[in-house]
Amino acid sequence: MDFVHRPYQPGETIAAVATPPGEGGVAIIRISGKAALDVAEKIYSGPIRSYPSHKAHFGKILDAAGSVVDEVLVLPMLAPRSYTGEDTVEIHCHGGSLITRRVLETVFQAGARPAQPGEFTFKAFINGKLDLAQAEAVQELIGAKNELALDMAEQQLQGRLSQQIAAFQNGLVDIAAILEAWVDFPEEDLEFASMEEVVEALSLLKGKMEKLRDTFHEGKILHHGLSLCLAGLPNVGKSSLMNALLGKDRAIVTEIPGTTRDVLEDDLRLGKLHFRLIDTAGIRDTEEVVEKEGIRRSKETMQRADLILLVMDISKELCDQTLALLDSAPPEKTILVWNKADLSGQCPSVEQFPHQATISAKHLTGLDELRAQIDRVVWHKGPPAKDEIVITKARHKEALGSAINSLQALIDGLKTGVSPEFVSSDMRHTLSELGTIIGTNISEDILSAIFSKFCIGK
Ligand SMILES: Nc1nc2c(ncn2[C@@H]2O[C@H](COP(=O)(O)OP(=O)(O)OP(=O)(O)O)[C@@H](O)[C@H]2O)c(=O)[nH]1
Ligand SMILES: [Mg+2]
Repeated sequence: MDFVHRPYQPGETIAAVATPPGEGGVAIIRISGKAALDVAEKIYSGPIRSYPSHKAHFGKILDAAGSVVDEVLVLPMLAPRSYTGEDTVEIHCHGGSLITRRVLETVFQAGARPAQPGEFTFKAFINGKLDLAQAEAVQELIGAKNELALDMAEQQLQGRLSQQIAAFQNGLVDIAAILEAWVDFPEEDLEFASMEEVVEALSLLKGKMEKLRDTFHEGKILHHGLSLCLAGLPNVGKSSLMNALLGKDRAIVTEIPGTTRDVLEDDLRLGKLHFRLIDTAGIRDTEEVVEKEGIRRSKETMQRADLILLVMDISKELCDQTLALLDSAPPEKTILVWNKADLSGQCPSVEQFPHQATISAKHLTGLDELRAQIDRVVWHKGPPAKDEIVITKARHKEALGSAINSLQALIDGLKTGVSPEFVSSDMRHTLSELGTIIGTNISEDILSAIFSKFCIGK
């Protein structure tokens, strides 16, 4: 990531392939910057400067020797009406990887330089086309793995998170004005607000900020998905359950205890959710070297997983090993799955686990109820409504957390009778932390870190 040491130079003209690598019908090369039209003029067969903005034209890309590189469509988009806010030219060429590279090389030879990751979106941010929260939404939109995550990203791109943050800032600025008036005109009886009213208004704002911060639980689930670990003693049916949930023959199933020896993973979609489903080796005491390592990995996977399906064989009595395993599983993130319900047996009461399901992985019974249980455990209070504002970035959560802390310090200060002028630094800090979410008060390092996670060409 050499780009971190070489900050973006907003004035420069950059180019990159904007479409995914590989073969395709069409590839798009994007050129943006002051010299975008100069570059295009040098390599394009037609009078591109005379074309109206936002209209595509058919022609040829020519190299320095005048040989045809490709037949293309060119699409000039003049500043400020472009994604970056600068003069932009898109070249739509044939989609082979070699031909695309050749056209791009020609563009570089004509004076553009290779774009760094996220640099087009960075330009859009610098030129005021998007604020930072919207720029981050672009990345989430591209990476969305489910419909709900896509809806959320779309809303953030439309500026709904930014509007919410601006509403918090405006509320605070109004109150800051009252505090200032108290400092500037102490002897005047300012009737428009009492200290109690100010404290109440601040507390109300703080409550709303906390509510937004707490949506990170849902946001994280939506955006990053969850890990779901199958654990239990050998032979209880973990791998059978993996296959049943996936609807395919992914893991080896045999009647021999100790069949699975390594950690196996696959993607699982359940309703609106995206999981990483992980099958593990059955846990038991063994001296066998390979199995022992497998069991070490099982325990590690259990620890790290967001959710555990602890599989039990309903036809077996609870043994010491089972009891030890039950003790090691945190009940709040565990669903106890009583398998082999087709065999005779009764599930003993294991009351510390509020979430339990009875199934047969072999005969595919009880699976709908298990899926419903998973859904209930995952969402603390149901999935977010389509139009709810949800934060998905740890960065946003931290900024809100820090803003909430200084707002609390401000409220405490006012309540204990500290003079308003002494709480003004808490007010400033609250405002500036909120500002970092939309990109005011933000250091170049943080900007670099954010945009470097984008792909090249975006
Ligand atoms: N009767 C019955 N047998 C089952 C059920 N689920 C799994 N089995 C059988 O139990 C045996 C073990 O199944 P696996 O899925 O391999 O069990 P596992 O927990 O992955 O075992 P290890 O990989 O050895 O830890 C196989 O013979 C399965 O056919 C069930 O619901 N009912
Ligand atoms: Mg197995």
